[in-house]
Amino acid sequence: SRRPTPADRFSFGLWTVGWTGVDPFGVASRPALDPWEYAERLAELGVWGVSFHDNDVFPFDASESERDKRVARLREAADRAGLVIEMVTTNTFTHPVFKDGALTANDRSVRRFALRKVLRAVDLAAAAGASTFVMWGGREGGEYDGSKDVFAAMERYKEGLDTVAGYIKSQGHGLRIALEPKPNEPRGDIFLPTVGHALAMISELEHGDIVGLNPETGHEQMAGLNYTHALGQALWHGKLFHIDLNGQRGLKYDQDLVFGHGDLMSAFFTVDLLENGFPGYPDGPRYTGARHFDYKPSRTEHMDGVWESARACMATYLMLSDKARAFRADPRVREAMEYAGVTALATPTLAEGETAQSLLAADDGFDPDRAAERDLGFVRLQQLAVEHLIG
Ligand code: GLT
Ligand code: MN
Ligand code: MN
Ligand code: MN
Repeated sequence: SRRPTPADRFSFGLWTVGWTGVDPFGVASRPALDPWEYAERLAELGVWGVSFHDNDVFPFDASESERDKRVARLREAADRAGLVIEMVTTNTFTHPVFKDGALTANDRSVRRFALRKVLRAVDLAAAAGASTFVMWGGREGGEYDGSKDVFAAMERYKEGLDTVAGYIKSQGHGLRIALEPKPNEPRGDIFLPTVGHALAMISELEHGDIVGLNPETGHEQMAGLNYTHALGQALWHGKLFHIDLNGQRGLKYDQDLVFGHGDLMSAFFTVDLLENGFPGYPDGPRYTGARHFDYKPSRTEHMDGVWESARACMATYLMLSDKARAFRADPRVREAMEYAGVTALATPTLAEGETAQSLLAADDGFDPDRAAERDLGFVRLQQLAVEHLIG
């Protein structure tokens, strides 16, 4: 497949290639490099952008000068390599102070500390020229239902999000917040477990206009949900601000596999939506942001495997994008979509000016038994996708 270029807008979290293989059962299986070294190597692979947590760049307990020095060093390396720092986020999950959450911790002093840490990361994001500020509330939630007042937790989550969004506006930062849902892990149950829950929270916010979503492939799939549908609905709401692409195989721990190494068929339709948009709405909403990967190079791999896996994420995306383009252009697919009524769904159900009353009064001569005999040909359409994918 062709080599990625910055025009493809591929982006990686520094914590992805930077994951050393530490898991709940084992220590690191490979060395840690400095953040700027990851950035330089990614640029060599044709990557356009990078993202990071505050503590991917400087330690939790860094002094002010150490913090500034390390951030400056990373920004210089990114500039020299022609990399865009497109997204920044806050680590509110590693230090045990966050063991019961950050914005929704029962302990108010922890919440105040967490909010301050997030606000400082917002300023860092703005200074680094990022356009998106991700908030993944990994520790927001619990294991025991008796330990949390869910009403209060929603109140505090809203308070925290509105404080951050309001601050972004008051500072004139050109940043938008993207909430990242996840159903569980590290908490037994995480608040805002799915895209739908997060959308509902956003609609309650005072500053919800600059708050959207960062859906991750594996996180929706861990809840047994359809990632492409999640992206589609987020786009419909005008809330698809960022994406975390990776791979997941079923309802188990968060695998963070290479993009396409989980449900490949689903990955095909994800790329089809991202690259080709909604079939019935040629001028409909499109995702124009970073093609951002949030994966973990498997613990079995050493450094060569780290770069190989980053290349694999991009190569798979590019191959799927070629195939999705060919799929949409195939006259047999166009005919099968027509037969299936895929684009007919874009026609409003009521005629112009029609009301519930006139609909009730109208006689369409509709015969439900005949309509029930319609063959939709969805299987043939899906098989054409399989043919494009592996034929
Ligand atoms: C963490 C998490 C990811 C989030 C990152 C943003 S950090 O690795 O598992 O899904 O996107 O905080
Ligand atoms: Mn994940
Ligand atoms: Mn992860
Ligand atoms: Mn993620």
